[in-house]
Amino acid sequence: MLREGLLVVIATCVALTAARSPPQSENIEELLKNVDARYSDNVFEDANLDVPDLIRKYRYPVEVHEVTTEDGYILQMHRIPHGRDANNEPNVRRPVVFLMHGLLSSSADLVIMGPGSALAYILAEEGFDVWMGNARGNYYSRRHVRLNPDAILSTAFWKFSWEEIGNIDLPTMIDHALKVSGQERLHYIGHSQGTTSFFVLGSMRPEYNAKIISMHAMAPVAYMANNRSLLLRILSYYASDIESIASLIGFGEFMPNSVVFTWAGQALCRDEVVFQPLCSNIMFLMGGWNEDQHNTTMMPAIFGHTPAGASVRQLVHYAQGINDRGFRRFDQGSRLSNYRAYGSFKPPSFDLSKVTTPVFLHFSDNDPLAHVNDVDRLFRELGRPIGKFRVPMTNFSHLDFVYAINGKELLYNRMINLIKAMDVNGLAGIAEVEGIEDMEGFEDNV
Ligand SMILES: *[C@@H]1O[C@H](CO)[C@@H](O)[C@H](O)[C@H]1NC(C)=O
Ligand SMILES: *[C@@H]1O[C@H](CO)[C@@H](O)[C@H](O)[C@H]1NC(C)=O
Ligand SMILES: CC(=O)N[C@H]1CO[C@H](CO)[C@@H](O)[C@@H]1O
Repeated sequence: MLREGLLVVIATCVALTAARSPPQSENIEELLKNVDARYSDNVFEDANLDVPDLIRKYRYPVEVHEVTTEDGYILQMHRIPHGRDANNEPNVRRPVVFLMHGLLSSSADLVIMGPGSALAYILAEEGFDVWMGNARGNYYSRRHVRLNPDAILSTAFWKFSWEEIGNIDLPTMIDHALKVSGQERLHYIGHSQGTTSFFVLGSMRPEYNAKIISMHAMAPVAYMANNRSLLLRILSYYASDIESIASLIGFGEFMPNSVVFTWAGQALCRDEVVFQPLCSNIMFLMGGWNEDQHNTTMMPAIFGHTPAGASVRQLVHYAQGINDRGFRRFDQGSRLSNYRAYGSFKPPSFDLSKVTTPVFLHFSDNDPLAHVNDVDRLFRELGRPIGKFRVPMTNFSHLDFVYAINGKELLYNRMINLIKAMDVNGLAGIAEVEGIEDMEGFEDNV
């Protein structure tokens, strides 16, 4: 089982050699006409547009921002400053919501399902100023002032995990969003690794907790003691070897966005092709996906944008957590190098009690990467946990949090009501929110 799995991983790594697909924007004016669908009106077109053009195509306002981190990474952020059909006057100050994608993804996750379904559009229609981050190393943030991501035999660009994403990228992007919007505080919504990096931020840079009014964690990942994802189990089995092998042969990048995926997505995953179930299974392998909420028609669009690239270290860091059953800083590989980096032989744990932002966890019973028991442990250890919401659908899975057919009804509406209530009245406001009685941990925390 493990050996077959490793072959899958290696095969996908071979895709590394493929050239990356250039975004195609020549025909954008043509595309802008007459688009008014929920979901996508053309999944093949959507597979080939980059995020800003995709947003333009659906006639939403979009801004592209670039920020440079203190260690030289150039990150691209995407902003939808207001709605299209509602809340659409420009230049009005609106509450800011900052969205952060998961592992191997990008801001595309938050728009790919299209107006009416994707979280970013729904938030814009509800009157928020929507900012989407892109972690270092993904398709939109694959640049550095000095280091070359494609350097042969040097992996210097790729020497980071989600620890640096939380500790350096998030504060840089959050500060930029606050400065440009003229707000002092914002709301944060993360998916998967977008929650892991937030918990890193709150514990390593605790002064940032005061800048966040509320945090919503979809499919929260900090502890991964309850291994259930095949891909990650395989990785954890080989964790100590993977990075040394990877750097030996000179690559530090894992599954970049490439023409291979875009092509395979369009050729093999489209409707009426016999391979489509295989594509579903790949998605399932990566993060679980349930039949009921899975719109197979959308798969070419999803594979056009995902995987969007990550460092090998991001995966290795998760694998370390699975093996160790903890939530710790990156293990440098030997006691001596840990001692040099941290002053202790073992990497220190992230102190979750320092995360004093009010946090809401949104989890599901069938998520192989965010097991209920791990979510409970996280909830107990956070500095200011407010409540947990179980998605009211047993089969709801990890990727459904961004790709589900009914994300709006099952999850987003409630999250938005909570954000609106917190924005006006702080925690005092949430007692009146519809559906609050389903929140677990409510009595203890309000
Ligand atoms: C699935 O996506 C397609 C294309 O975007 C859309 O036309 C269709 O209505 C969606 N199906 C469901 C069940 O939501
Ligand atoms: C959940 O998934 C299983 C297996 O795919 C299926 O048999 C079952 O009917 C689903 N349950 C619900 C409530 O949809
Ligand atoms: C399939 C697999 O690796 N499962 C393991 C997950 O972790 C438990 C212990 O918590 C092991 O008993 C399983 O073998």
